[in-house]
Amino acid sequence: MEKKFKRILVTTALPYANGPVHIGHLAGVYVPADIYTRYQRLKGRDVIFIGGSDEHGVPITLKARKEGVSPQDIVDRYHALIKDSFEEFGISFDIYSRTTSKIHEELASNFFRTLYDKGVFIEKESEQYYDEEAQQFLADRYITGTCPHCGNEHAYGDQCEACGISLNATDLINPKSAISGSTPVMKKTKHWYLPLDRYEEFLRQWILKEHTEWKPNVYGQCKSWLDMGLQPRAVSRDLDWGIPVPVEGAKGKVLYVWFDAPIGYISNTKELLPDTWERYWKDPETKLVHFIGKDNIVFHCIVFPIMLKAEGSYILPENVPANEFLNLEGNKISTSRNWAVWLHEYLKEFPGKQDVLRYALTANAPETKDNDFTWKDFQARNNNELVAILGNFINRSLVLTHKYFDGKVPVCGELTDYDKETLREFSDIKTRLENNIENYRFRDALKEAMNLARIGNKYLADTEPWKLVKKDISRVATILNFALQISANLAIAFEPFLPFAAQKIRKMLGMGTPEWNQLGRVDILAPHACLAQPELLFEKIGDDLIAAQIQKLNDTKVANEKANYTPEPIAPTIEYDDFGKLDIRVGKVLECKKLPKADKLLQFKIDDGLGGRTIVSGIAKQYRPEDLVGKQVCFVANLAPRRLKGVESQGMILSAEDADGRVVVITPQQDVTPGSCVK
Ligand code: B3M
Ligand code: ZN
Repeated sequence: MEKKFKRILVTTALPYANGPVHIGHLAGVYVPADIYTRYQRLKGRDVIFIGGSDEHGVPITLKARKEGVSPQDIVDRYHALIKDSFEEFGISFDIYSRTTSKIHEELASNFFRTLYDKGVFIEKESEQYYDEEAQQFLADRYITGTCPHCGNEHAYGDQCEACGISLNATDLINPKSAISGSTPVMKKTKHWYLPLDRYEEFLRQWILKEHTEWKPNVYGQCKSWLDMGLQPRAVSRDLDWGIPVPVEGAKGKVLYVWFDAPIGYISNTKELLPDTWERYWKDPETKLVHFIGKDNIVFHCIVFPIMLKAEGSYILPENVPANEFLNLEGNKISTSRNWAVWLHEYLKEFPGKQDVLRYALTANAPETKDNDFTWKDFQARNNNELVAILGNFINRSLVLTHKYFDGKVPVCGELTDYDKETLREFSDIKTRLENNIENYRFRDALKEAMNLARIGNKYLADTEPWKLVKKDISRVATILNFALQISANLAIAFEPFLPFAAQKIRKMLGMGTPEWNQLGRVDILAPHACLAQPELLFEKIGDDLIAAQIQKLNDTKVANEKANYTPEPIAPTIEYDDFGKLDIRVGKVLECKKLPKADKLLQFKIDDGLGGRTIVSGIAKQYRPEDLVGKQVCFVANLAPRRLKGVESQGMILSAEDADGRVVVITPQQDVTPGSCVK
């Protein structure tokens, strides 16, 4: 039997405030959570929606150091940007706070202290890298060195980004401190460990036996962690940015970011509801649901529940519907490589089109496997679905009503068999939507909602009311009443998914506060009620806008390749005499043609000031012969002749090759007399 809950507490992963948020965040976490919450509100349930920024951790301190500002500056900047982006996209948080808030620092500190007093932690000394110049212990991210796996010289102490292997700082060859550049030494330090291993039995029971309904990707990851066996995990760090460890002898130590961040869910609830927050966190009749991405599963299903369990007074999550990843045009989204669609940029480049992105991301959500976002798909979803199906239907219903009934809801006469059949087709839409949303299948839910618009379009196309105006106006009234009632259904069904469009539809139909229970009914709009003037819900997105986005990504690709390009090592040193042996000259291209049966070779006739010569060069892929005729080129004049595809080549044309493998012929800056020497 499914458990009944009195209230629902929805949380979303707290994004790190060290950069803006992108479509991957939206698709994986925030849009699904928002759909879920809006739906619960429509149902009239007691639900709160908690979000916030994660403002501690090493990446923030590294970014601050790089920019020469304080970590507080960094988190202030990005917290504001992230909060704005979410607001603009209609993510309807009841609170979006931050882990540098006073309430949070106090609550997280007390939480640690409670576990400490209960004797939950193990205190342990270990050896860690220490920077003697900067006089501080080094977090893994603060150490760089050579990857023992692939030889990349810029690997981090926790991971090599070139080959992707995860590392321990002690694995690095030639470790260097990212702070001072000096070679770190090993030094003893004390930390507090949460003994995860002691909770294995509890987790096996709670997850593997009592939560078999969790999504297979989540359940599977938990099972494999448990099968591998859990280890104690340090919950403190030697760092000067974070919440101080609240015990004696812990100077210079702060709570590990993954210890304090999930407690942020609690603190933010407390900030929202100072008097009643405990009802949401401590009463077993609350359903707690964490929306996260797959990289956070272990912290939300294993570490945080252990913390809550050890503390003793809190409830545990009822579900953790983690999503897989969203890729972008075939590649993994990457902040450091700028391979992303940033929300704040989208908002500028596609003003007023928040719902379009919400729609495309939900229709293509990475619910069961990684998925790919492409601009072409985005365009197609907009033009072929939002414009052609949903927008078109609503618009036709309204325009026809204005045309034939003066913008007033016409009176419904007797329904025909066909009307009744259409009604049967969507009368159970409420149950189907509910089933999908309650089970975190938002993609399927969205399809159901769109099908209702399809049904509406088909209804108008089949009944053709515009042909009946002269013959049977009361039939036209019934048809349009019916179409408008379907439109009202759409306003409710789409409210969780497309809140902006849904609101517009409600406004045009003169609807009040939407209620979920009206779904599937055809008496939502009262006869004679006045409709507002129709406005377009969506507009076509042209090829030019899409091409510009694709171009932007291509530019990023080129910039990344350039940034990663290391020129070839310099060849062994030569004496001046060796150089002197080379006779390099300038010549003018008199003729140039493709060599038959050789796709890379061009045959040149060069004016060398000495009666001319033939040179064969392998640049046919980069140049069209006609583009080179008349140009001046540099060539090695005293190279021993060679036969290439039956043609004797008397020298070599010089060119440069850049990072992308682009080959460019070397020409003098101004024309010189053919035969001039290059020195
Ligand atoms: N800040 C990691 C992330 O943004 C981390 C989540 C915390 S949730 C409590 O993916
Ligand atoms: Zn590597």
